[in-house]
Amino acid sequence: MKTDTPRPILLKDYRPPNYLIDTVALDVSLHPTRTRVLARLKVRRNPAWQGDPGPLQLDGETLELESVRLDGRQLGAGDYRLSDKDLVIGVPPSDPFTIEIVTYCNPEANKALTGLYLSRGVYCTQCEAQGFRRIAYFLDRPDVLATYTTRIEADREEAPVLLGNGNPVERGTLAGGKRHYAVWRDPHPKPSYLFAIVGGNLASYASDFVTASGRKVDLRIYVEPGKENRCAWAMDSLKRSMRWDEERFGREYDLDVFNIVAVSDFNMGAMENKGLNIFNDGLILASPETATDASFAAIERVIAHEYFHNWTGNRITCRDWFQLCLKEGLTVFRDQEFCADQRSATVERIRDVRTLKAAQFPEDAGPLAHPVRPGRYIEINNFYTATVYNKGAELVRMLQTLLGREGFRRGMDLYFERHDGQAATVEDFVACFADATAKDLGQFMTWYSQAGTPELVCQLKYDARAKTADLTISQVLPPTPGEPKKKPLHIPVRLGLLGGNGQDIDLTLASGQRLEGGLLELRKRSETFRFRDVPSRPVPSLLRGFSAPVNLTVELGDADLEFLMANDSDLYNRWQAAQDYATRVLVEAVKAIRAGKRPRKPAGFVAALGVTLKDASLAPGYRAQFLFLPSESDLARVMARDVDPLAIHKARKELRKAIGTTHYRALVDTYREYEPKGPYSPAPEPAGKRALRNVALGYLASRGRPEDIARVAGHFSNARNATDEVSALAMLSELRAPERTAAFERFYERWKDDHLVIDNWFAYQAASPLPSALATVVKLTRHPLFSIKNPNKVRALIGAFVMGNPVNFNRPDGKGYEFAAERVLEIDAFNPQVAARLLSGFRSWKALEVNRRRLAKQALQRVARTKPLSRDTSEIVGKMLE
Ligand code: 0A1
Ligand code: ZN
Repeated sequence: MKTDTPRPILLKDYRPPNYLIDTVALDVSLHPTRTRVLARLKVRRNPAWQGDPGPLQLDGETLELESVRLDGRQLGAGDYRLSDKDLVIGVPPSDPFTIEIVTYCNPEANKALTGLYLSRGVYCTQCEAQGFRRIAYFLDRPDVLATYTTRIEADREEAPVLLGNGNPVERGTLAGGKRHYAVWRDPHPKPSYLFAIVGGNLASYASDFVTASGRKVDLRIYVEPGKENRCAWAMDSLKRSMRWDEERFGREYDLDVFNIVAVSDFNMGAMENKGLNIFNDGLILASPETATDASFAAIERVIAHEYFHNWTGNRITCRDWFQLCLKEGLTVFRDQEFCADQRSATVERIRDVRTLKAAQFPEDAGPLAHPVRPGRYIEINNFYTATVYNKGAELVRMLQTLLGREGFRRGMDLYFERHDGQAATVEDFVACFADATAKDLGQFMTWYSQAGTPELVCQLKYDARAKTADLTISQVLPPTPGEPKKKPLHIPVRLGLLGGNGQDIDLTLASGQRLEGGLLELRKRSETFRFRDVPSRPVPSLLRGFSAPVNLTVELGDADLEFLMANDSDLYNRWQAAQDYATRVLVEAVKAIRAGKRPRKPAGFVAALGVTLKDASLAPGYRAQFLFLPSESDLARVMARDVDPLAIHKARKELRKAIGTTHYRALVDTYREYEPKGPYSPAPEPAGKRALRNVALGYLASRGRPEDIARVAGHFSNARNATDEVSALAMLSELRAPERTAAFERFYERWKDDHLVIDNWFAYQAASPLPSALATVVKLTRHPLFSIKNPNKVRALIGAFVMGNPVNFNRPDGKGYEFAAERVLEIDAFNPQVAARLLSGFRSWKALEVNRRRLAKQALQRVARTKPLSRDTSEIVGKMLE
């Protein structure tokens, strides 16, 4: 790992490449420790480059160079300059010219899991963002687009399956029969980060798809032999995604084959390589016994996400890595819209907002805050963040809200028409919407360049005599690191005003303009909107559907929140009212606990929740969302400073118990009513019923009586699917009871041979609030089934502790922080990406109460002091301590 302080890369320094590479012919000869790569590149001067292009500087890391040829002539060592990060070749006389380079790399030694590596004996690649340079010397940047032909050669026995990007062209056996090869050609020009190859002993699950224009596409999912029977859901999700993109966006698939490969060692979720998506196997493999409803939903979403990248990311790619949100924010928006269409749109919106608030809001409020399009980075892999992905998606959603669905579609059509085959920028993207709809989006661009979550402070004044209601909305833009002053944003605010009967009042502005769809556009720092003909004091329902990624402050009494919970026609906002009410009750309780007082009885909230629980007119899946209280991390975020995770945990536990006790009867009835009938189906309706039933069981368990524990233990042993089994295990993990030990033992015995399912066993021990959790986690790091080299295991055990166990990670003795810091350092030595991500467990450390803050800081300083440290980890820890 490098130790020198790396220079930040700045957006404003962007220059087009001096050379372009039009075609790439790769010949890869796979070998576990010495894979040989011959790269034949057709290079020419970039006509867009002003003046002398200078030498050709190719990126390359961890490569062993054998030879370089220029237009067929072998170069001597004096003809080029070689360093540990590039190969610089003197200006060639001809244009275009051909370069042939032979290098070697070592897949077996590659534990960073970027470039070419081995995962349980399967050769695979991960090139985004800058992994291709670990396979071949190249202009490894997204604005260099080439067509690729790849020949892959390997031992027939070791790697009977050989896959590449594009369409298969040829395959054959070599003399002697021990080795064989396959040739793949991808006709679509692409940047190097979309390159992929796979070689291994894999089984497959096949199907096909006929596109809207009648072309047949062969679909195949490759997995570890024996796991083929767990691919049906992923395949079904893929076909639905393909159809949906045709219907919603007019986008068809463009190759003869679409291959997906599942591997067990993967830094992220999945990767959209052209025609050859590579997935973390946890996001492919699913059967009723092994995958929870949440896994089924995640598989559907990620399959769609990677497939949708074929147009948003691959056909139109990013000019540079600062434009990452151009493909990621847009593709997340597309996968969200897909899931909303496949499932309950309201529940999906709730889920998406939960994710945004849990993952992105803390980022924006802490030392790692950055704009959706950052202006600088040291290590690009640190910018695959919730801000780029999830807030990026919210920006696209706001465009759709501002332009309407139809206007938005016209903008998208223009984007595909204008930029197909190009590497584009955020400006190019937004210009398409402005041009297609004649809307001024100049101010909207600020969303891309300004970090931080705006706060909308709203006030409603009703004049009973004039029958007017004045809504004043102010946007408060808190400073973020390096950005003390902020510009006002263009914010879509969807709203309704509820009359005394619970119905929406027609919205007419003082000017006489009727507000169809209840959409206001806020552009100034503060504006007052007057509504006329308002017959009585209304209750405002603001930011319906979460129309902008902001924090909302509005003075509503408990009675108003109860009223909204019962009546709001916007089902998202009904849920939001319940969350706001719960948050209010819990924050008060935390303050009481810290002051050594007994929290007041939250009778109003508990009663209102009971009404929803029993409301059979609402779908079970939606009711389940109501019953999920704000998480401990949600509460910490809202409290923002002097955070005491233990007090938060106690307050939440008490409230859960109060709900379980008060609604005992209704919860038992719910549990019984939704007992599963018939075979398991991952469809949203039965999944919603299971969710409601499990959340009801959880409330009953929180009472902690022997019969409650017995009920959970029974649920565990009688479970006929992974959802029920794992839910029960999670509930038991919080209880101090012999049933807990028995369940973990049984789960282990049942699933010890399944490397995915057993991750639940690691995760729920790691996330347990019992005081023994840290000791257990330490012990489990030595368990034979644990491997620190495998990112899924790291996430299951260490990630679940650091991110999913606020009480124990934030132990008042600082031992949780010490443990995390040690693991970060251990992992940083071989996998910087995973190490740096683990550090984000500390992202809100400045909000902690003084004692924990001091201890967290010490742990971070310890990481910062260590040398050597990867660029990834040193950038993150540096920002945290700034
Ligand atoms: N583009 C992928 C995510 C991804 C990003 C980086 C990776 O390695 C550093 C791997 C995958 C997606 O959005 O799904
Ligand atoms: Zn993506």
